[in-house]
Amino acid sequence: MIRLYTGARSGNSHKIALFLSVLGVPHETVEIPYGPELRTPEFLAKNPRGQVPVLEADGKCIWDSMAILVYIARAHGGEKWLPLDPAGMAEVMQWLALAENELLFGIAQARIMLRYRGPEDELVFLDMKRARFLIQRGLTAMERRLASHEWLALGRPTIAEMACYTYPALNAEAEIDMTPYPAIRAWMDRVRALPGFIPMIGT
Ligand SMILES: N[C@@H](CCC(=O)N[C@@H](CS)C(=O)NCC(=O)O)C(=O)O
Repeated sequence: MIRLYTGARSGNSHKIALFLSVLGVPHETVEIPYGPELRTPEFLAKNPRGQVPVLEADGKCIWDSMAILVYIARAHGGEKWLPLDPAGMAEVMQWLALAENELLFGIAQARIMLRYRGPEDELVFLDMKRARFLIQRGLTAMERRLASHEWLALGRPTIAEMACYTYPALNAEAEIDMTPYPAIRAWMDRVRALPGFIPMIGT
């Protein structure tokens, strides 16, 4: 049985729960509270970074939401969600890079600074001005693509959608005005209409 270690308010964990649900992959979920439980020797043996999400499958632990999406796509999705041809794979992966850079260091960090900042977060988080700059750059790149395409890559839903949906959907918690991004708003509706879609708390 696949096991997903997750956090209740973790956007990165939602990406994985969403993809497993869309693919209909049976799994169990273990919720780890933020704080010391992420730093126990048992959990650090699963993820040396001490973060959720972690996926336990085939006797291995895979950490980082992008690596986990790649694993699930190839293990359970055939060619559909992440093809192996060089150009197709690269087209999908460039959006995973945007998810891990502009969206994570922009939207995810603004959300934490505004809503969920804890004592451990002092050293980790950037200033709000920089987060706002990254948000604008990341969302503008998505808007440019989606203004003339239904999906981020390959003309169909791929793990680019799974990687890039959750944080823009948390725009209210990050106090982002989505008015300049109509194509992203329409794309989020298309993602929500995918069979098996499950929402993130706070969206
Ligand atoms: N790049 C990582 C980021 C993971 C991450 O930031 N996880 C958060 C929850 S969304 C976490 O565990 N935070 C607790 C900590 O860093 O101590 C990924 O995509 O999985």
